Amino acid sequence: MSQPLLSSRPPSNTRALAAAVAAAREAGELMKKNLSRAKQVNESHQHDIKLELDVQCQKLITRALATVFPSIPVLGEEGIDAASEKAVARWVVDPIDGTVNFAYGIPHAAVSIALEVRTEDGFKSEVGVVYDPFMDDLWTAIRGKPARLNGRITQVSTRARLDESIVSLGFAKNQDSLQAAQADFLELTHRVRKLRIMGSAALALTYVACGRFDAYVEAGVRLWDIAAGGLIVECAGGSFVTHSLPGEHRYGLIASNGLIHDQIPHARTTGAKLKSPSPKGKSQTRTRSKSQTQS
Ligand code: LIP
Repeated sequence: MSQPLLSSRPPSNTRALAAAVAAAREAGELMKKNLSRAKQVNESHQHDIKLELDVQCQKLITRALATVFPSIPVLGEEGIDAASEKAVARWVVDPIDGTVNFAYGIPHAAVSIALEVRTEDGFKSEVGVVYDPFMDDLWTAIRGKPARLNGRITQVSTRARLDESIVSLGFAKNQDSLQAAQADFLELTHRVRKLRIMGSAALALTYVACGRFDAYVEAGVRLWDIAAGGLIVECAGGSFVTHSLPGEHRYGLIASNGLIHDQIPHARTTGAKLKSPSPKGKSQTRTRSKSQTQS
């Protein structure tokens, strides 16, 4: 029987990881069962779709987590518990990251669950789980420990040349992030081995963590897309640098194996000031002139 969380301290990372893995696998099963079925669309925009299954998966994850940790609130893409603003710890959940892929029956989407703990300089991911149910790939991380893929330690690539690298770009949902991505696309195309645009931030981050990608760049993602994957990159020895953008929980990011980080143009993807995600992560802080600040 789990002890109710005392308001003064976060849960043990090991127990939190086990609960997040169980919840992610349960939601992953629901995704797998529904990939090729007709799906109820709740909202449809030119660059985004929201499914009823997103809502159902977040409810399932919330229920599963609450059986172990009844008092940790959830900040999720499909609903934010107001208590998550001031809690000692919170779950950050994207029930289906890569929803448009999933809606079209493309098996490249994942469940992303992070446990964030409140520190003197804001919330910081302590536990991260990303589960791809279609490949049955489970990435896990606890801050300060090695990242794992299906239980085995995983690390970023050792490629140090941009022209030998695969860089993934994210094309988000609104004009400023699409323009930033277009600029990066033009700038990087001729300098890398290959660009990849796959449609899931969480999986792009885990691909960097396990060396399938050498870097990932996106402007305009939300916290729930990256809270777990960013920690997994850091625990795999990579760099994960974010900066906040106008809008709730909205960020630009550059994640890499650390070796090619400085070769990636920062001009259009990052804002005025990058904040390093955490003292332990290999990251860098840069300031940009105002003129290059993203709108
Ligand atoms: C998606 C991200 C992707 C981004 C999309 C969308 P969702 O998350 O994973 O990187 O480009 O615009 O935000 O909405 O599928 O959970």
